[in-house]
Amino acid sequence: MVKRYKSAFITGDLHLGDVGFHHEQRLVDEIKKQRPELIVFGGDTFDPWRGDSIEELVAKYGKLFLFLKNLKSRVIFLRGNHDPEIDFLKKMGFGVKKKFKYVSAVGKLVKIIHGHEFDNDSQRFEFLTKRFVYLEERVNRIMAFLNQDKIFRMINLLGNIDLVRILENFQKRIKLYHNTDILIFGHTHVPLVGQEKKVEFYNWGGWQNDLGIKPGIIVNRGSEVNLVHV
Ligand SMILES: [Mn+2]
Repeated sequence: MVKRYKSAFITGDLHLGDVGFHHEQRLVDEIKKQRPELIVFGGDTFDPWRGDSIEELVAKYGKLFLFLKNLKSRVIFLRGNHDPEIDFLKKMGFGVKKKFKYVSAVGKLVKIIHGHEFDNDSQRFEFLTKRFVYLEERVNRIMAFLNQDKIFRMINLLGNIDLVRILENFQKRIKLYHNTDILIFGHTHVPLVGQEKKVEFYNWGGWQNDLGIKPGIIVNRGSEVNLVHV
């Protein structure tokens, strides 16, 4: 039985461990404002590729995790390509899954995945990407230490090319989601709202202000689904 939720709050790609994440307070404020029954972090919550382990990052953002733990909402974390090893969070009482589905207040079947399923290159070049983001983080931490606002970002150089390929794969594989009313994913760090065949889709974007984009959250309340920028 797929569970029904009257209100859901879905985001992802926080990449905790990236010096470019500055939005802990905005996230907490938005959860307090929305008071959702269900919260899903759709993968890449952590970015251990940048040098800090998930355990270190949970300690560093201890206030945020304590806040989430004390909520009445059900809180689920999906495994992303940067943070597949998050089972640790189960011990803290959070749900950990590869993908998640629920039924909305108006009976729509909503599926949430991280989105790297549509990105063949993310697996092919994982070895290189891991090393690249590690170096990227070292450069960015020095820049932050020197109070430079500029952030050095691979996605800013490659972003658009990647997105076209991911969307092509998404269109090719849409049949896999024929029984889904609403598909929600991230990974691209670029927010999207659209429809492919009968499937409505939403992408929350990212939290690093890459390409000048503000953090995004998908809020589903009753029949409404909105991409909210905070
Ligand atoms: Mn990802």
